[in-house]
Amino acid sequence: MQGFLIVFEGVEGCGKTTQLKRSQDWLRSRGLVECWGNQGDETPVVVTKEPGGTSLGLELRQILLAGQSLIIQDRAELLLYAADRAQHIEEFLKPQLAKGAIILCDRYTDSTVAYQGYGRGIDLRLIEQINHIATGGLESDLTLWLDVDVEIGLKRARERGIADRMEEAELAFHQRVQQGFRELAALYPERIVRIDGSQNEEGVQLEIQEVLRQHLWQRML
Ligand code: Z5A
Repeated sequence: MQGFLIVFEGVEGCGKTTQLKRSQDWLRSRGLVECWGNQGDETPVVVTKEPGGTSLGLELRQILLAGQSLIIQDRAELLLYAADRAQHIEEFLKPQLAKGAIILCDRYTDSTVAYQGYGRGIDLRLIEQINHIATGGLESDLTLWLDVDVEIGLKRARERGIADRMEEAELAFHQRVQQGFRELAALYPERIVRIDGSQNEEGVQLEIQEVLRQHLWQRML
């Protein structure tokens, strides 16, 4: 069976990385077997991220998230994220899907729409075209949008340590990004599921497990 691409999205500090790891642990320990029986036992569950899911991607990530010392023009930034994605798809996502893996991916195309489109103000049609060139049409099977208030997310991210280039952007920028995720979720309700990211870690994880159960179960039918 072809694999399944699950993407985690949201503003900074929404808890993606935490929940992605917890979801991997749950799927590996019992989630997949609960949904798929014996077949679940043999299915690989892998995690990855954008930018930075390949060796080239890690180099691009360093450039993209460098502090204010490096000036990157908006369209250059868009194309660098697209280059990271094109490499990630050929080198990692497609081969894993062909092996039947469940992929948990930290950010994907909706981040480009939200950050470069709503955040930076680049024309959304241009973003759609660039996303299409980068992905060749590969969409996520399911996107979990961890919806958390921007100020809470930024506070969490700052408490964790040094801010990167995006985290240094002003509050209004992050609010536009949040609006982007909100509008995407309204536009693609069959693909994007909103998760209440303001709960404690355990609460968020339980909500995610419920959504994963429904979608993976359906996949089996
Ligand atoms: N970007 C872009 O512009 N365009 C694109 O196309 C793509 C990306 C693909 C990548 O950063 C950056 O690239 C990102 C968008 C841009 N902008 N920034 N910055 P990233 O994905 O590596 O990092 P991030 O998005 O900033 O995520 P993050 O700051 O690492 O946060 P997170 O993964 O969502 O959250 P976390 O690490 O799981 O948790 C953050 C802290 O909160 C941590 O201390 C946790 O222990 C704590 N936490 C987590 N959950 C909770 C709950 N429920 N309650 C309380 N505290 C919690």
